[in-house]
Amino acid sequence: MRSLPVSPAKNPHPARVSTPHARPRRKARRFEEFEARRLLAVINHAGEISIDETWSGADVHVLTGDVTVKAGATLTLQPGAVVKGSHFTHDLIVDGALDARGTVAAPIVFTSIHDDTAGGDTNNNAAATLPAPFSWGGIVLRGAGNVLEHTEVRYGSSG
Ligand SMILES: [Ca+2]
Repeated sequence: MRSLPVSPAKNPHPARVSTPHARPRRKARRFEEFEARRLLAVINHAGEISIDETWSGADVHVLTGDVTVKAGATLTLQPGAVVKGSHFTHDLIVDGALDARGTVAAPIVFTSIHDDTAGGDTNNNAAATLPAPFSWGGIVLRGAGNVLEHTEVRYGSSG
């Protein structure tokens, strides 16, 4: 599915879209060192979410296919949650609501499976593969009531 950029007019709390290099250098290094120390469990996700679900901030959440939050359901991401897409066709599609309220200390990061700087070396290949734009699909927000705060989206097809 083709991803569309989140429209600022429809999203009062747009995600801050950046690459690691867009950060001030020192801040980026601190963040990467912090991330490298974190030992996170990996949880795979694919398919439909039709009742409310919460993804832990203590885990890396890998999209192994499209994940669709159905109308009426809310997917809540805890601060510190890292969501990694593993293929350019894999989107997080939200017909219900996405509640992603990170904090300054524990932002929520959407990125590629190849990005080891968030949540560690999830694909267990050290730096053999590197993330690039279009490494995964993106976030498709089609419902109302989405909240994204202190959330970064890296290397998707839409940001
Ligand atoms: Ca890796």
